[in-house]
Amino acid sequence: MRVIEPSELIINKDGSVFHLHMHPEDLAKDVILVGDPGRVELVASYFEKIECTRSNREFVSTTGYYKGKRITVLSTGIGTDNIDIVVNELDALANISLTERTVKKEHTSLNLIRIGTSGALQGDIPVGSFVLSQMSIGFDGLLNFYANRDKVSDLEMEKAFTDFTSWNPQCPSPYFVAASPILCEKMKAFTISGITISAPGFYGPQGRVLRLPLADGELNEKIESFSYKGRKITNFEMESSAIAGLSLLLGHQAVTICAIIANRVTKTAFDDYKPSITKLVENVLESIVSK
Ligand code: R1P
Repeated sequence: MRVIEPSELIINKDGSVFHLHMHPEDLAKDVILVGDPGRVELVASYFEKIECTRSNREFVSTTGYYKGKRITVLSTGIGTDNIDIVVNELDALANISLTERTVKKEHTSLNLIRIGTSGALQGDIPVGSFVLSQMSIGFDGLLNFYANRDKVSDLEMEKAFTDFTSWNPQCPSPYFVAASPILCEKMKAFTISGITISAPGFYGPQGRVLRLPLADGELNEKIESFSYKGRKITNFEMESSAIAGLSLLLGHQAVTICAIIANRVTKTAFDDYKPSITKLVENVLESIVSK
């Protein structure tokens, strides 16, 4: 059996995993991922009982119980580079013996539910609505570093999109990954099912111009008008592609639901989006415990 060397899977002196500072017993099967460490406290404020809280850098986690269900809430910070750390370390906590450094015989599949914020890319998706990412498009390139990337990406849609947009070959090849059908069914209260782009930046990669001109100034208009099998791309954020893609490769269930806090087409934005996030958290928690 392959033993994973200390340089490849770093374990802290207290037996916790390198970045998340979590121990295997800290992790629940249902995991809510939020970007902002401050939102961990918001989610945990709904727990009737708290088991533990861990914190290192932007990775803050609390495990507790909501209506009797054990849930971990964990902050990821911003970007798919952080998601590479978060999903691999969560998988290690569940599926690798940290003491023996070997992959466990029994596979544990986690439910990873991201609650995020996002900008809409269609004029008819209003600020204040919630979008469930049924499909995510990774502009970030993370999945391209892993074997079997082509087995989990929708290659037909990938071709249609790169042809339609005359994709800039200097940018990473985008990957197209689906959310878990099981979790989409569980989250069916969220009626807007979308196609979400995860961008590797907030400004240029999402078409925002402050002082720097863009390599392709028309990309956002092309994205807005692209349609595949009658479906349009709905929103931009920065994590869902890597969460969905790595979960498909590692055998976990994943879905992302975002509060729309700005509309890039109508150029509108929330003055205060916090009440919308609070409502989204409440709705997701209810969906997790729903039968
Ligand atoms: C950018 O401001 C951040 O907000 C969005 C983006 O994906 C990015 O992480 O999501 P979160 O509110 O979950 O962080």
